[in-house]
Amino acid sequence: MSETFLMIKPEVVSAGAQPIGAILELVQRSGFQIRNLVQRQLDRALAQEFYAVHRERPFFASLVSYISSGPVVCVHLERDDAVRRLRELVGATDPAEAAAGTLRFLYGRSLQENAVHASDSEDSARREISLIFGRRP
Ligand code: FUP
Repeated sequence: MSETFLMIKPEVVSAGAQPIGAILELVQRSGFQIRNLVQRQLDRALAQEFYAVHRERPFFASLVSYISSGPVVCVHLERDDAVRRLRELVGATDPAEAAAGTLRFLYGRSLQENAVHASDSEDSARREISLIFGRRP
């Protein structure tokens, strides 16, 4: 079993329980188990740390403002080959390029408002799980 991290982004969470429930159901039906889940609003400092890898990119300030603009739902997931399988389910970064049936195809609105985040490596997954849920003993 391996771990990964999913975040449902603010524009989806503000739309209410229906899309959150639909995304979690799809994730579970795709073989993932939910190890931990929390809804919270990231403050700017945590948002900057979460996306630190992008701090030199032109879209960084906008990305930090957006991701800290309202509550997000953070999910610690487990299954075999978790990082790769979740990236497949999530789809391409730009919803306009995401394959049919992927979460970004179904729920994304734009390159920025692309519905969900998924860890891009096992190191990122461990780092993101620790940032949101704290280190486990
Ligand atoms: P992904 O791993 O698919 O989430 O994509 P990236 O790590 O490349 O980008 C992180 C987030 O930055 C994306 F979810 C959307 C946002 N982004 C922009 O807003 N503008 C860009 O030009 C590229 C990415």
